[in-house]
Amino acid sequence: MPKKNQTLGEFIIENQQDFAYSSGELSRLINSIRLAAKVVNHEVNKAGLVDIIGNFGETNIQGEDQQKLDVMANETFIRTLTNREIVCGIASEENDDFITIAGCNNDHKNKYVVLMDPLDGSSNIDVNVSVGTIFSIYRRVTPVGSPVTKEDFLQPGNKQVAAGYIIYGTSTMLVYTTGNGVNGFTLNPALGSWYLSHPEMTFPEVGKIYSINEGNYVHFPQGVKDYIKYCQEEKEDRPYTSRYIGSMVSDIHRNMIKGGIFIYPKSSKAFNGKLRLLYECNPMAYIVEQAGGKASDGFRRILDIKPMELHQRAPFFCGSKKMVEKAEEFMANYE
Ligand code: AHM
Ligand code: MG
Repeated sequence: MPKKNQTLGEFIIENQQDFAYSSGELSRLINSIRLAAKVVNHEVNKAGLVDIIGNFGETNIQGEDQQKLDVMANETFIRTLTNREIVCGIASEENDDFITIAGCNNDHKNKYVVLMDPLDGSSNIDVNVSVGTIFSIYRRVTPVGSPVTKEDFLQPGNKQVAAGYIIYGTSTMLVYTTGNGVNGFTLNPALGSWYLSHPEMTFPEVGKIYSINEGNYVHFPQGVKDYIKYCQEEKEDRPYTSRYIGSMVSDIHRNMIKGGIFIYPKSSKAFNGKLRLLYECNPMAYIVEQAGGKASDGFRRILDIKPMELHQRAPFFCGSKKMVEKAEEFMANYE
């Protein structure tokens, strides 16, 4: 039973035996992620100072090149995971292909691969709105001791051993699951420690918030249009409230606390929607399901989709179970 206010370090030690494979490697991996998250958090917090310390892409007064934050976040996570020789491969939304990691001392002995979106919603940075990091962890399927292959990354989401997100918001939180529920930790920036602030997070079964980019309404499939009209109807507990930040991590985090549905559907402009199955949908779907919610592409469970490509996209419906089921009912009318 997680104890509120314990540190993430204490929590990891106490719950290590509950991990699916408790060799300690997964704990070390989560440790690396919490460290990288602190570095990225520090940089994201300075984003408002770019005019003072130099714009991204320019050289600052100390003669250092300023990097774009999404590039910086990508490099920070890759460097932290690589340095510690825990993972054998990394795939990132920022990189065209996956990275093979050959351990210096233990050639390819590591078992885990990490897939990530290092800075999701990065268009929000310039306007001081929350962004996030999303990560997903699998055990490799090819033999230990050989270089990783695409097969190690193209696993269905139901094979994830852990997934999580970091939300750089009014406070910074790390929320993750290793398959035994979802726990949320808040960073105390003064001390650099994460504290368990949201133990055993659960998605309310029903909610009153719908989150979708309604500006694309004319391009949506009829099932989605009908569901939006349903949300807006004055009947029973409706109309629902519309909330859309444009930063998926923040939208889903809010909905998990308050109850709601997040939808990024396919449209006549983007046949599979916008979000990436491996870096965005799968990890969020795993967290959402572990919290008692539901995630689908409008018809089938996200976690059961067999990926064909690293950067594959998928329509995404996720949130309170009853709300997603209702949206699926509307979708089924036009299958
Ligand atoms: P990104 O990975 O390029 O940041 O895009 C993903 C983001 C999500 O966080 C968000 O839900 C979505 O894009 C918003 O897109 P849109 O502006 O089309 O509504
Ligand atoms: Mg993204």
